[in-house]
Amino acid sequence: MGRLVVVSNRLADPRKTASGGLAVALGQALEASGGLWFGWSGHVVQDGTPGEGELHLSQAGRVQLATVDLSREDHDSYYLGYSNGVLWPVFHYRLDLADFDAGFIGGYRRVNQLFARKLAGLLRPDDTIWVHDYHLIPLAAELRAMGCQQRMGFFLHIPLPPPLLLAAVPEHEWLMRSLFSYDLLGLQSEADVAHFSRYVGTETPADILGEHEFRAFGNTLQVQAFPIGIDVDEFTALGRGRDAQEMFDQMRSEYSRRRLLLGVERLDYSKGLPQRLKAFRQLLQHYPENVGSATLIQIASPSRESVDAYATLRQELESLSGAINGDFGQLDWMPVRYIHRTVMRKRLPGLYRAAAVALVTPLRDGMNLVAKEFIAAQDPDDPGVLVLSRFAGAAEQLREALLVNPYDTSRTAETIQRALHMPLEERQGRHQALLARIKERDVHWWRESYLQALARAPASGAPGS
Ligand code: ADQ
Repeated sequence: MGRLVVVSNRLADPRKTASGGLAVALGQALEASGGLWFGWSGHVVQDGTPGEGELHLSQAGRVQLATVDLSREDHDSYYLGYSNGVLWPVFHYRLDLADFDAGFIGGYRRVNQLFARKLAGLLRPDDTIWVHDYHLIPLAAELRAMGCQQRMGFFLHIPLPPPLLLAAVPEHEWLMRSLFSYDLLGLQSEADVAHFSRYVGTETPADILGEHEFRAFGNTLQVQAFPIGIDVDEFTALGRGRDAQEMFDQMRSEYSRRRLLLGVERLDYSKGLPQRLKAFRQLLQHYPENVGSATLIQIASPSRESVDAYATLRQELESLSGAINGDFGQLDWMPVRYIHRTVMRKRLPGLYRAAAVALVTPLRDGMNLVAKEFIAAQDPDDPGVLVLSRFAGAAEQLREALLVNPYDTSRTAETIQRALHMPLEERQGRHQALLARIKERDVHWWRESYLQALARAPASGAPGS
């Protein structure tokens, strides 16, 4: 078998636990094939020429790392502008937050062309190329235009919206046509696959060859759901480590008289944080026995701070949590502890384990790995309860969680109350079922099933073949 080549916007060091399960899982596959990982270096060259960037090569074990710098102009239009100002909001159903600045698309194309040019020079004929996420949708089309005939697959980590929402992106036809240059399109959920199928059925001249096979623009594309998982064994082992144990002990002693509710995510408008705080406020209002006891620890790590919508969200959260604390707080108890920081990965399992309830309530999410990490970190004899948004991709699998509609504040508050009072036996039963699900489809299953499907997909090769 040839090498695996992974392409993603950013790279992580696959040998560091801090990089997380996905980087480690991809790293293992790269290591096994002596592969190549390609992406942006993270460096922005202030006065760099658009469409150009220096290539850096290094080695991590058997894996070759190749990264490219971006000029300021390319970074702003490709990364901040088109990827995070257009595709991210629209794909998360937030047309109201999209900034359809006509100048962004040029940078998005230019960077994909730059990546294709630099990558093409490093490729071997028998490589298998696996491209990740919305930053790089047109990469295969650019590589094909340069004559690259390798097998190429794409995995979208975020949701694919319904056709009419997607159609709001001025370049939607071009984006979807670009996907047909891949041999396999992996999506997170069956809902996403259904959206793709409806899109091509109504907006393109595609032939639907089967449930998972589509033909258009001279190419055949396989489309399938591969719900991403976590490395359950690695996360469980992390939970047994000293850092996680210390975190757990610290939380348990500090909150011995309280019930802990926990939210952990990047500070992002897709994660439903204001709605969650409002539901928590209602919990305190409608079920006053929780006053003085239920404590919400909300950890939201800084993310994309130079995009306007994120700065606005940060202010909204600070004001909402301040208001709840002002209205309900007591001298010896504050209902909300809102922390704008990243928690060290090796401490996370201890935090999850100390929580009676996890609130994972995004308005829309491709999958949501926090939900799965929370399950993996629990003590099976005394597990916490997962309250999960039905709009997270994970809800298709995690049916034994308490599913909520995060827009429905009072029902969400009612469900949190139910979670806080769930009998031990029911908690154990639900946790056992959830744990089995995340073990069955962990990150290794995800990687292997994707790569097997890619190896089986009929290769489209050069355009028009
Ligand atoms: P994200 O939107 O980043 O990922 P998620 O799937 O929850 O969301 O993964 C976040 C990861 O970062 C988790 O491993 C979590 O532990 C960690 N993390 C988040 N906030 C943290 C904090 N404050 N401190 C420490 N660690 C934190 C995108 C898509 C998701 C999809 C993933 C993977 O938006 O829908 O599940 O990719 O495909």
